[in-house]
Amino acid sequence: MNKIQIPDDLINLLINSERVVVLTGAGVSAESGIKTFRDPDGLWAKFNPAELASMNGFMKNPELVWDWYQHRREIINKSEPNPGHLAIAQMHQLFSKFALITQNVDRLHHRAGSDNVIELHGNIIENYCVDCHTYYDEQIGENDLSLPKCKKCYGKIRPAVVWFGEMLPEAALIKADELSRNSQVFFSVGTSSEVYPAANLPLLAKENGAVVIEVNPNETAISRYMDYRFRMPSGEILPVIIERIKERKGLI
Ligand code: BJW
Ligand code: ZN
Repeated sequence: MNKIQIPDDLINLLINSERVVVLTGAGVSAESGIKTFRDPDGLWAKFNPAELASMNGFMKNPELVWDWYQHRREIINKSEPNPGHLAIAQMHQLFSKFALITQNVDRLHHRAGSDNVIELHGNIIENYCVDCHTYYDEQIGENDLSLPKCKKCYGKIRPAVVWFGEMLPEAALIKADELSRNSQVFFSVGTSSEVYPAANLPLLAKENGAVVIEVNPNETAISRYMDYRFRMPSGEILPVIIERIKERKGLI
C-alpha cells in the first residue's frame, strides 16, 4: 500500500470526469535528467535567455545559439521518459476526452506514448529556415556543430522552438484555450506559471468552472488559485493518482 494520500473527493471527481486536461512544464522532465529553466540549478541560472532564446540573440550570434541547442539535443536524446510522463500517457485511456498540452520541447511525452500532444512552444527536434520558413523535419546531426544553411535559399536554420517575443503556434494556442475553458478537471504539472500565455490556461479553466490541481514541489505564481496542491515530484504523485483511479474503476 502506497503511503501517499489522495483525497477521496478528488478520486471521485476524476472517475466521474471526461474532460480532463493536463498542462505540463519543464518540471515533468526534471526526473529524466533534463534541467528546468527557473529552478536554482535551472538553465536561466547559468545562461542568458535574451542571448539564447530570442530572435535578436540568434541573429547576433547564431553559432552560439545553435551550439547550445545541439548540446541540449544531445542530453534529451540520451534521456528517457520518467514515471510522470508514463502516468500522463495512461490518462489518455482513463478519460474519454483527455487532452495534453505541453510547454516542453523535448518530445518525451510522445516517447512515453502520448498522442495528439499540443505543443505550445514548438519542439527541439525540428528546424526551419529563418528566411523562407522551409521546415527541416529530420534531426540535424548532433555532431554538426557549425550552423547549417537552408538548401533552398541559403538562409540560417534555427530550432523550431518558440522564443521570447514570438507568437505561439496559432492552432495550438486556440485549441489549448478552448480545451482549458471546457475542462472539468485541469492539472498544472511541473510549471512555474511565469510564462504567458501558457500561465493563463489554468486560470481560464478555473474561471470556467474546472477544478484545478497543481503538481509541483514548490509554490508557484498561481498556487493560491488551486483547489488541490501536491507538493511532490510529478514522477512520484502522478502514478499514485493513476493507481487509485484504476483501483476504483476495477481495472486493477
Ligand atoms: C517539478 C519537478 C518535478 C521541478 N516534478 N515539478 C509581461 C506580462 C505578460 C507577458 C509578458 C510580459 N513581458 C513579456 C511577456 C511575454 C512573454 C512572457 O511570458 N514573459 C514572462 C517571462 C514575463 N511570453 C512570450 O514572449 C511568448 N510569446 C508571446 O507572448 O507572444 C505574444 C507577445 C509577443 C511580444 C510581446 C508580448 C506578447 C513566448 C514564450 C516562449 C517561451 N520560450 C521558452 C524557451 C523555449 C525553447 C527552449 O526550450 O529553448 O519556453 S522560455 C522557457 O519557459 C520555455 C518553457 O516552456 C517556459 C516555461 O517554463 P516552465 O516549463 O514553467 O519551467 P520553469 O523552469 O519556469 O518551471 C519548472 C517548474 O517545475 C518549477 O516550478 C519547479 O518547482 C517544478 N519542478 N522539479 C514537478 N520533479
Ligand atoms: Zn530558406
